[in-house]
Amino acid sequence: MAEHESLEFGKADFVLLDNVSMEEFMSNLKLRFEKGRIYSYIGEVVVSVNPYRAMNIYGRDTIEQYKGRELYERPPHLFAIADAAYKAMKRRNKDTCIVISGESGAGKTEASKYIMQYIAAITNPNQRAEVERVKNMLLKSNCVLEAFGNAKTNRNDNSSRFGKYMDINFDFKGDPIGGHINNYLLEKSRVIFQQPGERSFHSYYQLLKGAPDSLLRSLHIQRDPTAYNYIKVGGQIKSGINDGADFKAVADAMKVIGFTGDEIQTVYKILATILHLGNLTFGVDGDVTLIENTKLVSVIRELLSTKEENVEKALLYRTVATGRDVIEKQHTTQEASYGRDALAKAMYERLFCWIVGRINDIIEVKNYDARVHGKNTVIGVLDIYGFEIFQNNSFEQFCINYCNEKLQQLFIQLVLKQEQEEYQREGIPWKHIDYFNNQIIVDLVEQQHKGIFSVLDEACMNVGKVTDEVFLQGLNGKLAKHAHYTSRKCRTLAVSKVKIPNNKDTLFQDFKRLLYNSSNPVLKGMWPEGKLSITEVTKRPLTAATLFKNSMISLVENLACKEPYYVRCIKPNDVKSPLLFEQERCRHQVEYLGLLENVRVRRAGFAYRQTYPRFLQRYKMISEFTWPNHDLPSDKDAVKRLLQGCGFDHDVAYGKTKVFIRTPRTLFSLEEQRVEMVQRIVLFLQKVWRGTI
Ligand code: AD9
Ligand code: MG
Repeated sequence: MAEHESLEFGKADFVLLDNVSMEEFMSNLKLRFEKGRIYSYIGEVVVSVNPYRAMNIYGRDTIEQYKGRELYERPPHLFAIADAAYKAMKRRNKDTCIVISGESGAGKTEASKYIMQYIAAITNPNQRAEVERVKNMLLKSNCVLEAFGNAKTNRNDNSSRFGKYMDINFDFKGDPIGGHINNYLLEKSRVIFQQPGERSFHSYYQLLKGAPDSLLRSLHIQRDPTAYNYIKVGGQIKSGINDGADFKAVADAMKVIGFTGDEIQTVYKILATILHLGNLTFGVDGDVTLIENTKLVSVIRELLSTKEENVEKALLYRTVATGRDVIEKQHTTQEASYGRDALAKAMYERLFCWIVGRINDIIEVKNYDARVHGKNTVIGVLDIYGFEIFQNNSFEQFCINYCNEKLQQLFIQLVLKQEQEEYQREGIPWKHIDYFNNQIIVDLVEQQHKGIFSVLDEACMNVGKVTDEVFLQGLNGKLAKHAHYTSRKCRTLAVSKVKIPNNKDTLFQDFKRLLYNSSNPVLKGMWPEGKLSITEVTKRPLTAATLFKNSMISLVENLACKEPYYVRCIKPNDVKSPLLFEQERCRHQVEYLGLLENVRVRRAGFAYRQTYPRFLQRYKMISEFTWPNHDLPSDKDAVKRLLQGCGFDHDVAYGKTKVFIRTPRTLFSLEEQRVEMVQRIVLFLQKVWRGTI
């Protein structure tokens, strides 16, 4: 049992609520938040409420308190779950994963960083240099990924605009020897447009604020972000973010990780190119489309190390294959603008994926021979963008929310599965529990031929003929009978606002060829498919929706084969206040995260379980048969004897290695007796010392 914190702080584990009702759940959550207890448990799930203030609970001394301890021995904390995942991996040779969920701004990314820091802090006791190097790179990679993949939104000043799953590999000693990052769907629409009050990715503002004059001069860039159309809106924002200092930190991190000087320069050149692209305007002269600010074309040419006429041509024409002929077709100004924006988005997305790929090259496990060193095990940490619903939801919001629905389904399955497996392992009968199966929502989106993604893809094949309205009609026609299509649950998917063009997502081959033909090898390397000629690229590329769906399916498969640990993050208010617990906001989150259901599942079985030796360690003083030591054949027999003596035998089950207690009341009673006995023992000892006995 969680170190019985005083009830002044509420119940550390929601499983111990007297009644499982929303009211009790909420009042316990609120009480704990107000008392500065931001973490609680539901069994082995950590519930976290964003404190919106610096907490003094992540230091070296706290790490020491959690190291190697059992989950329930200390107050709830992220470190406890990190330790549990680590122990399971080390002791039982299991791959484990920590899945962090919650809506935008709830604290997922911060939690993932604390977990990584904890793992880094407790490993490599012998300070092996190679392991220290790997740890340093793993930690530093965060800072680089956040610079390029995070942005200030109206919900969160440091919002992740991509999903991240990071594997940390360990050797047989339990020390980190490498890692791998999977990234999911970067919100690239942000490259060219932001909602009022939001910014583009941090990387731009860092460059403009922090780069030395000489670098900016070489990029032909001025410091003022409002000079650039693509980041103008966000450029006016005064934020608490220190872009200047971050620029240096990111540049240092890239160097430490192992990016070469040329690579880092190319990264800056790409950022600058995109800013210049955003300022390009198109006009017409007679029936000729032209670029109005030709000086910018020269700048872009220089930054991309290509030929000037190629840049201009790629922006104004596209090569099309008609039968056996290949012709150059001039863009209208509208098409040219579309092409320019598509190029900007694609360049940024490619840059981001390339950065992830480079980090992976460097941190991947090398020279590990499992036959010599034993099994290489893994802890995965998943930090994905949280649910979000805006006034105008784009295709990206739809994907983000679908991803959350899918993870919710995984959570339901695994929590139940895990319980069931534990009972089986321990030889205790299991009875079935009803719960809301989220699969129906997931199917609604991803089913072949019938799901929303399929309807969307179909619409996209008929581009030009199908408008957003026709798409919506198509959806309504196909799905109107679906029980959840119009339900509140489905509205979280924000499906009605999905726009077609974002799914289509084409970049003219001319641009790919342009970048591939750059004399800058780093840039060229990012665009290998530019090698193909127009007649070779006839295959229809997979749509963004299909790609995303496939990547989610493989993510979930990957998680499902690991032993999962969960952190469920809650955002207490929308104004980033450390003091405000908005009841309705929180209640809504507790509802859609299914936390109450989680408590019920946990309680329907056994609220509490503990190994026999640990149980004795804590409660042996309450029985004459076990205090100070027992002479029974096994700890299991001793625990049986103790519980029979207290009259609790009817409320418990004895597994192979653990005792299971069904109702929290039994546990309370044991705790009370323990406290009483400890006091008596202390009094007794004091008397002994004073010589009054
Ligand atoms: V999003 O889906 O990426 O938009 P997250 O990742 O859930 O979102 P994040 O971790 O970025 O949210 O937290 C948002 C902000 O809350 C942080 O920038 C901190 O200012 C604040 N926060 C979150 N967790 C903590 C914490 N444990 N201690 C202090 C915190 N502040
Ligand atoms: Mg985040």
